[in-house]
Amino acid sequence: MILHEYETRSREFIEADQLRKLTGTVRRVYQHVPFYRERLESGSVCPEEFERRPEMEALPFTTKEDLRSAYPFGMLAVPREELIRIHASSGTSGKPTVVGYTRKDIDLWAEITARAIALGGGKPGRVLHNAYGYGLFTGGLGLHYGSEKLGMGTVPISGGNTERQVMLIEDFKPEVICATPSYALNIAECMEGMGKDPRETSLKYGIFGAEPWSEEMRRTLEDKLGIKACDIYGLSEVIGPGVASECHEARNGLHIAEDHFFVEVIDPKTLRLVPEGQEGELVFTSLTKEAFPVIRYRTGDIASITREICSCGRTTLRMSRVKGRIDDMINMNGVNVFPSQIEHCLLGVPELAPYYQIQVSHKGALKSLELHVELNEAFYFEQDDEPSLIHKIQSRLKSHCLITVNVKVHPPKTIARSEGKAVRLIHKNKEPLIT
Ligand code: DLL
Repeated sequence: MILHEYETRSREFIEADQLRKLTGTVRRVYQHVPFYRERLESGSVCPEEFERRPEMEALPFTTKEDLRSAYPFGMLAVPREELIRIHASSGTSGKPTVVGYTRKDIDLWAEITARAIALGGGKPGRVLHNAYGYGLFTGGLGLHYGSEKLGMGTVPISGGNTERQVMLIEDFKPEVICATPSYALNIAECMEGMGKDPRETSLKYGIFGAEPWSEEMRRTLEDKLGIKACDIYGLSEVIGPGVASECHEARNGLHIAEDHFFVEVIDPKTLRLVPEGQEGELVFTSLTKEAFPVIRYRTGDIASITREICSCGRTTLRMSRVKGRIDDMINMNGVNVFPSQIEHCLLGVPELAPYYQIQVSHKGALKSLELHVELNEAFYFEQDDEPSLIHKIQSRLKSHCLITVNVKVHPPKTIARSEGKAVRLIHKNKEPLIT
C-alpha cells in the first residue's frame, strides 16, 4: 500500500494544519480578489478578525453564478500572466466557468491525483489507460499528470474510438483504467462485441468518476471487467479530479485530500451545517491553491462525511459517494429522487442491460416521468413477457423510491452509449426558470 504521510496524521494535526492554511487563504483572497474583499467586508470579516475568531460560518459562500459573473478571469488571485493552464467547465447554458492554475497549482494537483491513483491501485511501473477526455475538461489532463508523477506508463487515449481503445488495452496491457463509469461500461460492451472476454484483459483496477454512479454499477463493472472499481471525485472549480478518492482496500467512501481542501456539509435550504453522517450539499474551501482559491464553494453535490477511521488505516475524513446534483433531483409529487437511486433499482433486474434514460416532462406544474430501459441481449425474452417486466420495474421503483413511472422497454443496444459523462436525465418542455 502506498501511503502519503499526511493520510495517517492524527486528527488534531490535520485540523490545526487546516486552520493555519485557512487563515492564509482568507488573507490572500482578501488582498487579491475584489469579489472576496467585498463579500468579506460586507460580512464584517477581515483576515485579522478571522485569525482571532476562526468561524467558518462567518465566511461567505461562493456559487457557480459568482464564478460565471466573474467570467473569464475576475476571480484570479494572481496576475493572468502567472497562469500556465486554463480549464473550463461546460455549463448547460451560457458561458463556462473558467479556472486557472499557476505552475505550483499544477504541481500540487499532480501530487493530489498521483495519490488518488495510488489509492485506487496504481503503482510506479504499471501502465495506466487514461480514457477521460483530454481538453478543457479536467479529467484527462488531471489524471494524466498524476499518473506520470506516480511513475506509471501513461496512455493518453482520451475518450472515443472505442474499438481502438480495446486494441490498445490488449496490446499495452494496462493494469489500471481511468474513465467515467458509463464509458468503462461502453468499453466492456465493445470488447464483448469484438468477441473478447473483458474479464480476460490485464486490467486489475478501475478509477471511475466525474458522474454519479451507484453501488450496483460498481458491482456490474467489477463483474464485467474482473477488476476492483474505485470512485474518484472532483470538480473544476475546486481543482479537478482528486479532491477525494476511494482506497481499493476498503472501497467504502472517498478520502478527502484534507491537506488541500476543507470540507463542510450544509443543508442547501437553510445553509446551516448538518451533523456528521447526514446528507447535505458538499462545500469546499481550497487551502493551498494560488491562482484560483475558493472560499466555501457550494458544489451542488449531495453526500455525507464521516471522521471514522477507514479500515485501510488512513485518518483523512471520508465522504460518501455522491448521490447526485441538487439540479438533477426530481421532485415527483413531493417525493425527491435522484437518477442514481433509479439506477440502483434497474441494475438489479436481470432482464435489463445497464443502460437507461430518464425523461421528465413538464406540463405547467404537472410532471411525469418516463423511464427508458434496454433489454439484456443475453437474457431470453419474448414480447409477451414485456407487461410483467414493466410491472416488476414499476414495483421496484415504487418500493425503493416511492415513485410511479411509465416504463418504455427498448431492444438491446438502442439506448445511446456514453464516451464521457452520460446524459441520463432529460427534461422535456421545461419552462425557463425565472430567477
Ligand atoms: O468531473 C472532475 C473529474 C474528472 C472528477 C475525472 C473525477 C474524475 P467537472 O467537469 O467540473 O469536473 O464536473 C464536476 O461532476 O460537481 C459532480 O456533480 C460530478 N462528479 C465528479 N466526480 C463525481 C463522482 C469533473 N465521483 C461535477 N461521483 C461534480 C458523482 C461526480 N459525481
